[in-house]
Amino acid sequence: MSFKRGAFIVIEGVDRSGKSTQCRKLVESLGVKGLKAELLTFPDRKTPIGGLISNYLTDKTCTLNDKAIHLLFAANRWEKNERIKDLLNNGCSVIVDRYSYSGIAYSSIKKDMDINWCMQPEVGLPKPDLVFLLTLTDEEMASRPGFGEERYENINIQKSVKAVFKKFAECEDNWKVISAADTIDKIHQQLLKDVLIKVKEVETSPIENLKF
Ligand code: NYM
Ligand code: MG
Repeated sequence: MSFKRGAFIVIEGVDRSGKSTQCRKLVESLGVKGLKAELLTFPDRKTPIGGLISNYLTDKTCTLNDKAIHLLFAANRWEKNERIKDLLNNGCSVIVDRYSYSGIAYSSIKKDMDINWCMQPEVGLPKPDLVFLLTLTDEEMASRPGFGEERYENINIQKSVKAVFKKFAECEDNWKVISAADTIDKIHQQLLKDVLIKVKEVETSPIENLKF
């Protein structure tokens, strides 16, 4: 029997679209089915680089240069590059809460931040086999329980970020748009069905690298 790798699955979406809940439930359900799966979250605030990012997000007086913070978010993914590949190569699926697309979306909406420049530090990272985009209408976004206190957590930024995600969903292969307005369980069943298909589909294919 030939070796089978895991699937690399990403969930993207604006803040409060339910990504973290769905990621957790996917890992749980795959486990119940006897499939190895591990959850990763970006930013990973537990590393030294993640600590700098966390400080930038929580302390709005922090005046880090826009390109510098963009590169820190990308570096935070690069420090997980080997971990992601090792897991996949050991037959463990990797479920990721936000990835390079969040990095590009949240940075490229800033003044003088060219989207092509923003993409470059992400080139060469492992490419997801499947990206789910959890979407909310502007009305649904506005009606979700109040934003927290972090940088970017306001409706205008969320609307701009949503537009960048929408473009990705139109241009990139392997993206699937899912309404985040359904019940948690209904969304989960939808995602799980697609993930199980993807796990089978990619088990003998090589891991690809991101390019834009
Ligand atoms: N964010 C997240 C970025 O600006 N760039 C990135 O590369 C990533 C992964 O961090 N508002 C932003 C989006 C979020 C914030 O993420 C914190 P979360 O998932 O809300 O903890
Ligand atoms: Mg958030």
